[in-house]
Amino acid sequence: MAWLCLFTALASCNSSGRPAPAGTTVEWKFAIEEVQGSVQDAYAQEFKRRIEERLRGRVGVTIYPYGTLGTSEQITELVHLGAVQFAMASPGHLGRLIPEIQLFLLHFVFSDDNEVNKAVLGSDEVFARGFARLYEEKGLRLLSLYPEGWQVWTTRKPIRTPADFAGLKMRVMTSPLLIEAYRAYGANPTPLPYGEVYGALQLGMIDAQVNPVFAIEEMNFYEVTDYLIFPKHAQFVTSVVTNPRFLDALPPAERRAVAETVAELNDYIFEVQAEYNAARLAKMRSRKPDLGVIRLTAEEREAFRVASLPVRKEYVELVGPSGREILDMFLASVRRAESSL
Ligand code: 6CS
Repeated sequence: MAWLCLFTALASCNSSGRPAPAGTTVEWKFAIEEVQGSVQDAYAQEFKRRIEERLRGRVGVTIYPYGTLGTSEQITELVHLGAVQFAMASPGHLGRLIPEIQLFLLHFVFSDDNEVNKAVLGSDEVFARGFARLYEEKGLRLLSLYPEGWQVWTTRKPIRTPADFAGLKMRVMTSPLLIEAYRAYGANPTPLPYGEVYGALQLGMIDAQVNPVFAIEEMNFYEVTDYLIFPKHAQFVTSVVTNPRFLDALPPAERRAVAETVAELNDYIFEVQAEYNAARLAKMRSRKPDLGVIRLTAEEREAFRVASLPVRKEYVELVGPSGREILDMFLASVRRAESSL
C-alpha cells in the first residue's frame, strides 16, 4: 500500500514526454539499484550532467538511490508504469519478468577478459537483436547493457571446491535461475532484496553472499565476512531502461540527447567500474587486514565450471526453445570477440 502511494506521488509530477511550456524545466527521474557512490550512481550522475548540459534549462534529472523507491523489482515496475523515466534493472532481479535475461546469471559463460564482455554486451547481436526486443515485449526500452565487475563470494570460511558449498546458506538476488546456479554446488540458496543482506549476514540467517568488490565495500558486507573468494565465474551485469511511451513522445532533440548520452557512457562506466573495484579492494584490506582473499586457481575454477554445466540445461528449460538459441548465440559471440579483440 505504501508503495502504491509512492507511485501515485511520483506519477503526479510533470515528467511526461510532452514539451515543457517555455521557460519551465521538466524533471526526469532516474532510479538506481545501488547507493550513492556506487557504479550505478556514477552512471546516473554522469547521465544527469550530460543531459542537463545538452538540454540546458529544459530538463533536470533527479537521481533516486537505492532505498528511496523500493526494491529492484519495484523500481522496474515504476518505469513500466511511467512513474519513473529511467532506471537500472539488473538481470539478477529481472528473471521473473524476462526469463531469457538470466543468461547473464549462468556461470562461466563470460570471457575471462572483461574487454571482451563489454564488447559482446554492446554488440548488435546480443544487445539489439538479442535482448532489446525481449525488453520491448515487456514494456521496457533497453538503453544499455554493461558489466559492473567480477562477482565475488563473501564467506565465513574458505571455499576452494564445490564440496565446500555443502549446506551453505548463500544469499542470491531474486531471479529464479540463481537458486539452481548455487544448488548445483550443493549450497542452500536464499533469495533476498539487496537492502536485507547486511542484517541477514550479521544475524547469521545467511552464511555468504555474492557481489562485485565495490558493492561489498560500500554496503559494508566485508564487516560481517571473513573471506573474499574470487572465482571469476560471472560478471555482474546491469541494464539501463526507460519507458518506451515516454521516450517515443519526446521531441527529437531530447530523444537525440538521450541516445548520444547513453552511447557515450559505455566507455565511461567501463573505466569507472574497473577503478572502483580496484580501489575498494585496497580500502577493505587496509581497514580489515585479516580479511582473507582467495583467488581460485585454474584447476579450482575448472571444477566449478564442470559443476555449473547442468544449470545451462535448467536455463533452457526455464526459458523454453529460444533459450538454447540465445545461449549458443552468446557463447559463439564471446568466442568470436575473443579471437578478434
Ligand atoms: O545484490 C544485489 O541485489 C545488488 N548488487 C549490485 C551490485 N547492484 C544492484 C543489485 O540489486
